Amino acid sequence: MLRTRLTRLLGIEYPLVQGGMAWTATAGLVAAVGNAGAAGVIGAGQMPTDVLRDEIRNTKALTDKPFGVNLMLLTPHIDDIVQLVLDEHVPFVTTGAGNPGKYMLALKAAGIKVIPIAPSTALAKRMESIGADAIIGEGMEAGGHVGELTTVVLVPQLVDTLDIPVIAAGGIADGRGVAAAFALGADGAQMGTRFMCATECTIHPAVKQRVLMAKDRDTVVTGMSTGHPVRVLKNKLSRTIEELDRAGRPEEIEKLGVGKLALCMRDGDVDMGSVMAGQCAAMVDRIQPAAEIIAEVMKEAEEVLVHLGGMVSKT
Ligand code: TUI
Repeated sequence: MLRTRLTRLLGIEYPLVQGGMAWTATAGLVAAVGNAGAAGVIGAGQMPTDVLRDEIRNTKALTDKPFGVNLMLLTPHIDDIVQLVLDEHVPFVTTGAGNPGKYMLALKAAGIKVIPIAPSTALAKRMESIGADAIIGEGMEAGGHVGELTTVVLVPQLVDTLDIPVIAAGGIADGRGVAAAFALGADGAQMGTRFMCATECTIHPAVKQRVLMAKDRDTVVTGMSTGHPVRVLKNKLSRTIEELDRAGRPEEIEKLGVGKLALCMRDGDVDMGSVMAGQCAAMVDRIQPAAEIIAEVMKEAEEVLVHLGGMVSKT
């Protein structure tokens, strides 16, 4: 039994959050995660507002457990998405790729818990001071948009800096990673990439195969020159972007990137699509139901923690 400030905050059984991956985390996965006792999160990404409304309502129809929506703050119609989340009384939001300060008061006033993703202590501290309920500290091992610090360096500094719960993210794909999150002082862990290979995840099967086949050095961070670096599995698109990065042509990268996440996740183009996945893709070797992933990961985390406790001599 692993009860933490996070399980109490969200009213969940396990201190585990499913990453709100755009074009990836939709109602079926989110509800399955919630029904299995962890926290499911819809990836709003750049979804049209009416599509997101359907995802939220479908989730509500499939589970009575708490769930969240990840707000991708670079989205052009983010104001409309926040309004929808307010109207739908979503239990909590996570936020990524920016500062959610502008929306904090409205979300809090509506009783929605706000959990920003922060890549640095300075941003996290600011978020805490304006009312964040918890912080997800995401290391650069993660897939998608990333910061500069690794999880093992970022998380303990967040724990030392903040009073609110910290959730460790980036590079966590099994019970050892979850146990490591607790060793770093976190109150919980977030996993994204492992849930890409959940049975209920509706991404194209070709993408699941790319994740299953991935080896330790198969991801790369591209788009440094744009100011929005993104970790992806290496492919034709990532090599083209690397060349444009080297040539210092960020505008062309931005143009080339449009629609490439959907091209990958929805259409299955793993050559010219953006295969956003974390370094721990190499640790994912099976497609399994979300409930099985959660049970397996939490059982292993508890075993590791018991084993570590037993290593300490009392004399
Ligand atoms: O947001 C993510 N991961 C994502 S978003 C995404 S879609 C995308 N589309 C276009 C360009 C980039 C991404 C795919 N994956 N993770 C959470 C995260 N947030 N990582 C880093 C940050 C972050 C970065 C800067 C959070 C706040 C921040 O603040 C800067 C500031 O001070 O405003």
